[in-house]
Parts: sequence; C-alpha cells; structure tokens
Amino acid sequence: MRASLVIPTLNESGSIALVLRTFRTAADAANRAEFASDPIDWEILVVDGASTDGTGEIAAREGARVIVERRRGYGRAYKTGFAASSGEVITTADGDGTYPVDLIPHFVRQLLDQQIDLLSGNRMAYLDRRAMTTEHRIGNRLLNILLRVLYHHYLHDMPERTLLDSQSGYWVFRRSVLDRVALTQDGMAFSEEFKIEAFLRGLKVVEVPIHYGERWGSPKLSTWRDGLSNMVFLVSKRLAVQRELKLGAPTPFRRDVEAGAPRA
Ligand SMILES: Nc1nc2c(ncn2[C@@H]2O[C@H](COP(=O)(O)OP(=O)(O)O)[C@@H](O)[C@H]2O)c(=O)[nH]1
Ligand SMILES: [Mg+2]
Repeated sequence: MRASLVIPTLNESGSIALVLRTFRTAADAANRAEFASDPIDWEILVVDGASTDGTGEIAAREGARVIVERRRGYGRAYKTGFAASSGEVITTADGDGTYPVDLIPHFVRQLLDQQIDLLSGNRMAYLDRRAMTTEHRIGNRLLNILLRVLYHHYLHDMPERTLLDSQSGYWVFRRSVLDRVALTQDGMAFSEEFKIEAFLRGLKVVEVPIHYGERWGSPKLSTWRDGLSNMVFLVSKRLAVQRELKLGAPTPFRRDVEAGAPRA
C-alpha cells in the first residue's frame, strides 16, 4: 500500500530533520512488524512556504519531496500537499516536533482495521503545560466549546458527542475523504473545517489521545488573529449549513442518511 506523510513548514530548520528521521525509523520498524505482510510504501512531502532558514534544503537532504508553496497559509499548504500526494492513506503533522510522528504507522493500522475514515489526534488528552501557552490553551478550549454548542446536532456519532480538539493538525485519513469534503480555508481554520466537513458528510471520524510536546522555534499562529478568525469561521460555516438545509438541497448529512436518504 502507498501512503503519504504531508508536513507544512515555514522556517522549521531546527526541528524538521529530527521529525523526518523519527518518522522514517518508526515507519521502517512498522514495515518489519505490523505491516510485514504488506509493507507501506511511504511518500514524504514537505510543503514549504519558501522558508528563509534552509528548511526546504534540510528536508530534501533527509529524503523528503519538497514542494514550495509561496502562497501563505497553513490550509493553503495542505491543499497543495494533498493534491500533490499519491497515497491511498494520507497522514499529517507539523514540522515543529510537537506531534508524535513515530506513532503514525500505528494509527494507520487502526484506521485500516477499524474502517475509520478520518482519525484525528487529541492534544488536550494529556497536555503538558509547557506545550501550549495559557492564551493558546484558553483559546483552544473556547473554540472546542463553541464547536460543541453550534454543531451539537451533528455530533451525535462522536463518542463524546463532540470533538475534544478541533484545532489539532495530526490526521490519518483515507484518500477517499477528499472527494467528500469541501475545503475552502487557506489559514488555520482549515483544521476545524476539515473535521466539521468530515462529520457533517457522515464519515467515520475518530479522535485518539496523543502526547503533544513543546515546540521548536516560534509559532506561526497568532493567538488573537487566528483564534478570532477560527471563531468567525465556526459561526459562518454553521449558518451556511443552515442555508443548505433550508434550500432543500439533497444533504449528505448524517441525520438524513439515517432517515434513509442516500449517502452523497
Ligand atoms: N507552508 C506553510 N507552512 C506553514 C504556514 N504557516 C504555518 N505553517 C506550518 O504549519 C505547521 C503548523 O503551524 P504552527 O505554527 O506549528 O501552529 P500551531 O501548531 O497551531 O501552533 C508548522 O509546521 C508550520 O511551520 C504557511 O503559511 N505556509
Ligand atoms: Mg505546531
């Protein structure tokens, strides 16, 4: 099977080599163990936002395919990366060393064995105080509560009836998911849009607890600007869903699936 790891980077020269090496070591080990009968052919894509600190060169030296995406934005980088990838399963992580990239093969196994469409890491599970600033932590909690309130009608399939970490960027998903979701956001709201679209369209979304570490280098996220625009997105997306339902468009939302309408 072919799978892709897509990593967006913007000036992550201090951590990208370790992220790629850690992943490669774990992927090779998994190919000798749980994937021994059908080893994964990994493609590693680094979508670099024209970093000026040599991130792209380091990633290329470590064996990644580097795509330069000059257009700014976390979501923009992912859209470019997904379009350029060829894996049947696509996985993601930051280039800053915060996510457990060594567990990606393990989560691919879980996705395949449990017929999951999108598996997303929950960083809130065992959060190390140093890994997120207080503002960042409060912002994340507020966004999670807002999502829970606005979308409660659609979240009934999630075990906790909500997403516990709407902002996480650690995903393992089937390529087919991309045909079912509409991804419009170029910025940080991409992360919540991806998850909201996935559960609205009736896909099987599962959150798994992950450890989240302290970041190398400076965050690219602006707590206030990105936090606020993520909130605006949550509300405007909810209104758009309402309009779509009012127009009587054949909706692929889960509730309609249950009522007998065909899945989109
Ligand atoms: N290509 C590209 N990568 C970006 C951009 N903004 C952020 N990133 C990368 O996306 C990942 C997530 O950003 P990060 O600052 O870690 O956000 P946080 O984890 O939410 O605090 C990191 O690997 C960043 O280097 C961008 O505009 N372009
Ligand atoms: Mg990060």
